[in-house]
Amino acid sequence: MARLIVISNRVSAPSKDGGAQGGLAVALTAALREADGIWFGWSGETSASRELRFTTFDGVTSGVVDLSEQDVEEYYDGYANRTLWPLFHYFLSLAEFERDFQGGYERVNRFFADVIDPHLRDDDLIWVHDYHLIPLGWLLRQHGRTNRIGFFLHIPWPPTNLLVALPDHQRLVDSLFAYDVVGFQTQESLDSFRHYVETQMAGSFDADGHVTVGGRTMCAIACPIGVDAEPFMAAAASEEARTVRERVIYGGAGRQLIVGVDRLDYSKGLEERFAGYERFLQSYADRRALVYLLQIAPPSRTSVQSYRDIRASLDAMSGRINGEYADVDWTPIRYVNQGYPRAMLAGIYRAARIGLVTPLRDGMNLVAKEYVAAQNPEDPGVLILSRFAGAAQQLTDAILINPYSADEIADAIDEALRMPRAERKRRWERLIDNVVREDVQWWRRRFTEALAGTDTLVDA
Ligand code: ADQ
Repeated sequence: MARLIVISNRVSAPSKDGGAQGGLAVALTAALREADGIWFGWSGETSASRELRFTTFDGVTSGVVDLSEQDVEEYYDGYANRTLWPLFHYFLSLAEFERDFQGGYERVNRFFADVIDPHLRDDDLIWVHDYHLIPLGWLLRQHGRTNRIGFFLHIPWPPTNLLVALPDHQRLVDSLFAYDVVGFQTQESLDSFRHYVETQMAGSFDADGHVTVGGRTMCAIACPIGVDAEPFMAAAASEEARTVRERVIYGGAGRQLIVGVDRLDYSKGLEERFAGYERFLQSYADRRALVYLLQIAPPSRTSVQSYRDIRASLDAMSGRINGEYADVDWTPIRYVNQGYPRAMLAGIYRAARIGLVTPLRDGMNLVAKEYVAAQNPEDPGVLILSRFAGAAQQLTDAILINPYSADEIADAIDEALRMPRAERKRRWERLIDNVVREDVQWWRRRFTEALAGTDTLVDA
C-alpha cells in the first residue's frame, strides 16, 4: 500500500502533551496510521532553524519545521490571513494586497517543498491542505515529483469577479493544475471554480469532473467534510458531558439555552448574531426572559488587526445588550472567550435547545454538524443555520436563515422555541442521517480514493 503524506500549515497529529484532537485531526491521524504516513507542517514556533523535526507518537509520525518571524508576518499573518482568508470569504474590503505578503507566501511554500521533498518516496500519495499551501504541489513538481498529489480547500472558493481582485490570481489558480485532484467543500465552490476556469483560462470541464487547461488535466470534485459523528454522539452521552449539561441547566434556572460556538473570526457573523438576538429580545419581549444565549468564542489570529477589532466590537455589544436588558436574576448573553474539551462541548450542545450558527460565509462549518450529533434523539434541539455556510447545502432540515437579517434571526429563534417535539424529531432525524452518513471518515475515503484513482464517486 502506498504511504499517505499529509501537508498542512499546522500539524495536529497526536502528541505527548497534546489535548483532545478535533474530528479532522482524528480522521487524518487514522488515515496516516493505516498508511504508515507522515504529517508535515509548521511547528507554530519561530526560530532560525531550517531543520525538520520528526516525532512518532501513537503510531503517527509528524515532521515539523520552524519559520522565521518575517515568514510568519508575511506568509501566515500576511498573505494567508490578511489577503486570501478575507478575499475567499467575500470580505474584499478587508483583503490587503501587499507584494511583501505575496513574496513571503511563495518563499515559505518553496521552503516547505525544499525541506519535505527529500523525505518523499516515489509512490507516496501526497495530500496538501488549504489556502496556506496552494502552490505547494506545483513547487513539488519543480523537484521532479511525479507522485499523485491532491489538494483540498477547506474554505470557500470565491466568485470570479472577487477573485480577479487578487493581483496574482492567474498565477495562483494556474498552480492548481499541478495537482491530480482538487477538492472543494461544496458544489457551489466547484461551480465558482469552473466559472473561473472557463472564463479566465479558456479551460473546459468534462462530465467526470476532469478539467483541462492548455493541455494539462486534473480532476475537480466537491467533497464536503464531516465530523467524527459516532464518537461525538457517544461523547455527548458520556458522564463528562452529563456533568456539564447539569451545570449548564442548573445555571440556566429553567431558561432555554441558545448556544453559539465559534473561533472569534469576522467570517462567523458574531456581530450579526448578537444583533439578531437583540432583535428577538425587542420583538418578542414577552418571551425574552425564557432564554439566554451562551456564546463561546476563543480568540484566534490575535496578531491581525481585524481580529482585534471584532473582539473589541463583541465585548462592547455584549456589554451593551446585557446592560440594557439584564434583570436581577437574568443575564441575556453569557460570552465566554475560551476553548473547551470536546466532551464538554458535546454536553453544552446537548443542553441547548437551539444551536445558533450564523456565519456570513463558511467553507463548511463543523459546529453545525457537531450540534446535530450531540442531540438527545428523544428531545432534540433545533439548528438555526446560515444559508451561507457550506453545511447548509447538506443540512437542509435546519431552519435556514440569512445571517445579515436581524429579523430573520429573531423570527427563527421564536420559531425554534415554539417548535413541537414531533417536528424537532422529524427534522433532527433527517439531519443526523446526513451527519452520520457523510462523516469525516467518509470524506477522507472519498478524497483519498479520488487521489489514488480508485474512486467511483467523482462528481461532474
Ligand atoms: P473553522 O473556521 O475553524 O474551520 P469550523 O468548521 O466551525 O470552523 O470548525 C471549528 C472547530 O473548532 C469545531 O470542531 C469546533 O468544535 C471547534 N471549536 C470552536 N470553538 C471551540 C471552543 N470554544 N472549544 C473547543 N472547540 C472549539 C475551517 C473552515 C470551515 C471548515 C473547517 C473544516 O473555515 O468552514 O468546516 O475548516 O474543513
